[in-house]
Amino acid sequence: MSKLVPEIPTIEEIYPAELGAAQKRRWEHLLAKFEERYGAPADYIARSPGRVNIIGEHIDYMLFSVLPMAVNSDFLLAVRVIPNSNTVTIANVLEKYPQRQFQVPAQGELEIDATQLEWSNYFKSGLRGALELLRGKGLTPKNVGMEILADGNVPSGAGLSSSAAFTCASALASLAAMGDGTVDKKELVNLAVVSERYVGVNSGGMDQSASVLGVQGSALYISFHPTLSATPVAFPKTTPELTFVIADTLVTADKHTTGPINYNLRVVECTLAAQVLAKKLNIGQLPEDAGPLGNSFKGLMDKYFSAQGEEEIPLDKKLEELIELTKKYLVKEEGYTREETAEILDVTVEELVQRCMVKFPIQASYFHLRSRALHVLQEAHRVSTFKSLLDSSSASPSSPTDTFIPTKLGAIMNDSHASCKNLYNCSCPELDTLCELARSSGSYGSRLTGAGWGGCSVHLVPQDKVPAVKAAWRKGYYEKKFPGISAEKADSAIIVSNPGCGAVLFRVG
Ligand code: NG1
Ligand code: MG
Repeated sequence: MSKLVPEIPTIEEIYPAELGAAQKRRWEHLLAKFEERYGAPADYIARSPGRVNIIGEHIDYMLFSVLPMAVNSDFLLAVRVIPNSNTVTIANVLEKYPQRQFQVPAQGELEIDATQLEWSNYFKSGLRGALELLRGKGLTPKNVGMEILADGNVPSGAGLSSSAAFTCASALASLAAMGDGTVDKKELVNLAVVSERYVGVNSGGMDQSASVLGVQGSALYISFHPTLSATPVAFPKTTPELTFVIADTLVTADKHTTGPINYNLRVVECTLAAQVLAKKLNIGQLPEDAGPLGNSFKGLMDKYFSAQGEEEIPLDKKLEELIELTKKYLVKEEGYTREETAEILDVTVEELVQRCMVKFPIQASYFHLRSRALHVLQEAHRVSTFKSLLDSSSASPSSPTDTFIPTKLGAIMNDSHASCKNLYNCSCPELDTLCELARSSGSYGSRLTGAGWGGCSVHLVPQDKVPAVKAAWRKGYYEKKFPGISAEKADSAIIVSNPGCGAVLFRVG
């Protein structure tokens, strides 16, 4: 069991050397502002970072493994615990987020109105998850209130998971205040995944896993099924060094309008595709695993191969077979209507809606079962190939100037982007442009990252090509799309980040 508390790191251990001094000033500023606002010092800071996904897009909710890394941008919550109280007061160093106050119910659910775009909902979701986790373990949450001051620097709506950073920090802060003094990292991930669903997005578990379990200097290979595991993976040491460059389109995917509608629809389409394929393959009901809607492609795959006594086949071979079966059985390129889907599954349309469209309502009348399934299975296959390449290059490193492995990794990232664009329809012209400009200026591989429909892109670039890539974006994208944009604003849309450290609790004093 990995315990977060009483592991107490120093700021120098959290951030890479070049960021240490500026971050120290930011933390000190937060603590000073806290004392100014509440008239007493904070007890601790709960910190959780954003993440960027390197490969494995829109497959976490189908329980396939993904390969993200935590970034150095993060969410900080300075907290003072108020004994014998149930009042939570939360404010933000940015005045645009107004101070809020609410009561923690002694019993029952903490109410969250997910229809309102309200910043403090993310804190409430982490707190609610923490209360449920403690009660689920038979513990009585301590009767304490909290005074909180938040400071986040993960850009919001950009695909870097500001929401997960906020939720994970909130869950950690709440567990530290109300729990028995220990926090298990995996429990924290699992509770934060469920927590984010209280805010209205039927999300998978990638963001919270990367945010909590991040390791400085390493990307993470995260598996969800049958249990959560995170293995650090290293990229080849090359000359010039490989870097991850993140570029924001500055077009935000609005999580509270089109964002969740598109996202939640994809989750439903994938769940239905898995059920339809299971039906066509005669393997009966799918297992109710831990996916957001109960059924997943990973569950389908496991059941299909175990029914044939062929569990030992390597993952990529299993996926290849399922890809062929998908092509054979999910034939309708134009999509399936509700009626057609219900008929295949032998249920009424009403039952179909009840099964998977009630908690997160879906309006669509067509479900693109074939293309969504092909994306998910092929993307899971790409993650597997990507991971094997990294493993083999760690086991027997080639010459640092050899570009064979980086070129292959980049090609897989490019394929992932094409699949997101063409099969999953989650790209947009702005993301496509950033990727094309980067590739023609020396990026090995470029793709959208996170849910898509705007937000950020991620690029594998040798260090010496970073200036050329940045210049191409400035001229070919930012200045064209946003005429008159300041050099400062255009520059701040681009982040060069190495893998950062995960969630920590930092006691003050
Ligand atoms: P973003 O929108 O970047 O936070 C979302 C999901 C992830 C994952 C990716 C797509 C949430 C909170 N997270 O990420 O779980 O499914 O899309 O790979 O919705
Ligand atoms: Mg998010």
